[in-house]
Amino acid sequence: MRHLAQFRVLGIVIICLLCFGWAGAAENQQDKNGNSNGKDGNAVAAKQESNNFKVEFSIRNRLDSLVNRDFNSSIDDSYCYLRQRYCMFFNYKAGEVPLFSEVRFVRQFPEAFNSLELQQLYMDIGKDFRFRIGRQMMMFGDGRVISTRPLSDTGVVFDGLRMTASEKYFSTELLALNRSQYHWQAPGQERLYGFYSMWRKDKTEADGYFLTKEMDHGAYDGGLRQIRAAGVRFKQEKKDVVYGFEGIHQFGVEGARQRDAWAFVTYGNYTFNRTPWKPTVGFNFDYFSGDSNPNDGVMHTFDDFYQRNQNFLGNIGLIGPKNVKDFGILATVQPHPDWFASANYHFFTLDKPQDAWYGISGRPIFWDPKGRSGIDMGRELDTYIRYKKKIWDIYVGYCVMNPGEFIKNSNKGRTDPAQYFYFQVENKF
Ligand SMILES: [Ca+2]
Ligand SMILES: [Ca+2]
Repeated sequence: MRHLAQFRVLGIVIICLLCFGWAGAAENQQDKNGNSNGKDGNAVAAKQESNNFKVEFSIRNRLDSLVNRDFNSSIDDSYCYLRQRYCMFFNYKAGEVPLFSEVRFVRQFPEAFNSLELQQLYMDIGKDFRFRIGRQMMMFGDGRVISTRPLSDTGVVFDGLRMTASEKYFSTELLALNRSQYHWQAPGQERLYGFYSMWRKDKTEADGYFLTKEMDHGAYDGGLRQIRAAGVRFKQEKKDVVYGFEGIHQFGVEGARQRDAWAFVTYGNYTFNRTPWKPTVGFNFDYFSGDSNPNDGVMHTFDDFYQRNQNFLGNIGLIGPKNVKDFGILATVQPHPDWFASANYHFFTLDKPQDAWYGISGRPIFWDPKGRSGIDMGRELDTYIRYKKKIWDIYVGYCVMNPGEFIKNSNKGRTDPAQYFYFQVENKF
């Protein structure tokens, strides 16, 4: 089945390349007809053609090693993966209708996971009122509602239409898309629609959005799963300070149940720009609501929508944006323009003790339905060093999480720390 899908993708890629070739030939022909300059005209056209067509590559190798995600060192659950991601981007500008496509090949050792995917293939029509049609990935704001999931290998892919109307500082996007799933047989088609509006001026960003994701038979009881997210976001950079916030209200239905969930995120960073090494200090507070009673017909547990991002709620990736509060402090330095070092300390608590600790996949990991284990999830230290120069972008990271009272009470007294190490090399050219 997977091979069939791969062949299908390959077929589409070949058709695209043929189309590129045909479009290029047609344009050359047009140029020949319009210009009687003979050879010079052809040379100009050929040069123009090579400017219009651009191929770029991104190769990412990432070593991931996680020890003790169960916080119990008497059970060996450690793993070490080598994840490889090869992306090939095609850009073609034929006058007013640019085409973009991305093909991705992903493999994971020692798992036998191999996947060739047509990640994106779209064309843009129009300028101030633009239609983007085709397969695409999307990122809005800080990626709290829709993200490309830059750290994951496969990303979030949609098929459909994205209309953008822009006017000076203001733009609005209308979305009507279907989610495309490569590696999971969904119970139905997931749809995404709504709008995302942005106001951008200098270094100030203000957003408002109303988006719906829904799937027939997507609910726990086989009914309609419809999650509506209404949100506002603000971010401002002023001299040495960056600060922002985002608030989201979710409502809709989950089969027979109603949803009523909230999120609020705020952060602020100050950079000592005139001090050597340009140190930055900052804080964040993230809140994603939980539910204290699963039987009252209303779900207060937040849904991660298309957010899933390992840069939020700790780099280890043990915590997803549901039933959690995170207070974090941040310190970074930049000893050299190519070198960057960061340390982030998080204090995690549950919002509601009766609800679960959810993983980044959205599934519950630890749970005390009686709510007698408290809310102290634990503390996490995330550190990394980054080197970025020319085609090289390298990360080395080490993270450790010390679980709190909630794990002690719900994990048979085991509170052994989890440790995570990663080494990532990405080349773009
Ligand atoms: Ca273990
Ligand atoms: Ca409830």
